[in-house]
Amino acid sequence: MIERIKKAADIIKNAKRITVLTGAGISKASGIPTFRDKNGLWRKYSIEEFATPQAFKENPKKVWQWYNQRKKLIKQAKPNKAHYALAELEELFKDGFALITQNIDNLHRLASNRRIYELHGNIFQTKCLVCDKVYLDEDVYEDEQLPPACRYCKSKKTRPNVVWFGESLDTSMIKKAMGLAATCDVFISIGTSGAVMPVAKLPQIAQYMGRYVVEFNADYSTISMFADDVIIGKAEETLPLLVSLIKRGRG
Ligand code: BJW
Repeated sequence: MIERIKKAADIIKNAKRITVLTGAGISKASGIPTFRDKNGLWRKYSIEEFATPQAFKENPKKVWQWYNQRKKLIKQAKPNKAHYALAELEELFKDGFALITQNIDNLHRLASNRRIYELHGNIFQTKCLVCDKVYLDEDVYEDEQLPPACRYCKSKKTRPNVVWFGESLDTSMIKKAMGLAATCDVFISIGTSGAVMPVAKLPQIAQYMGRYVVEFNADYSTISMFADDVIIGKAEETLPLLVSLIKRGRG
């Protein structure tokens, strides 16, 4: 493993544009469950009941209860060594660095990354379906307050600002992400199973365009076959090592 990390560090230190894609695996060490691992959310909760627009239409309170409970857990979470390693990488590469995340947990921002594209939204944002406002909402609510009233128009027709199955991602953001995958020198995929479209296309785009693709994951994933190198291990252990080698190499 160490030889592969050294190889990746050698390539990355000479790159100008780095595009990083992250998924739930990077936040596991912060105490936030993934979706498809052994104790993942989709092993306990059904997608159809909690993560589709139909589920929300049928029972908004039930869906809100689930997100409210997850918000409570995520609010207590802190970035781990993998998040901080990516913040250091942005420091090193400045404008050449971009971070695309599927995570809704805000931990990259807390770790001080700046150029972040949150393709699946953010659990600390609420969207009003009446006045269309999207606003920062870090509150965890009492059950009788759910769904929470809009801060602006007071309607109770609000929802978490996340992307459910069957919903489109923000068009300009996914286009931007595709461009970043196509034009980078190095594409780094971290802690994602690559099970969800259209994000899973990003490493494929990078590979198709001849970019160096490297994956950091605790296990092989559907992305592994598109990667030039796969580094199996916990991101909170492998990424700090990668970044320390890059820093050493850049003098
Ligand atoms: C570690 C680790 C450690 C653990 N260190 N690693 C084309 C073909 C077929 C279907 C579709 C298609 N296009 C669209 C679809 C439908 C659908 C889809 O993809 N379905 C698939 C299941 C096939 N996609 C959509 O509906 C998307 N919308 C869309 O495309 O709109 C247009 C359209 C609509 C309908 C039809 C056609 C077109 C929207 C997808 C929204 C996904 N939303 C969720 C919930 C977000 C809100 C919330 O959190 O509640 O996003 S689902 C969930 O999965 C969440 C995640 O962001 C996403 C990805 O999961 P992730 O991050 O990869 O986590 P895991 O658990 O899967 O993997 C964890 C990984 O970490 C593992 O690999 C571990 O090994 C690793 N790991 N510990 C390093 N310490």
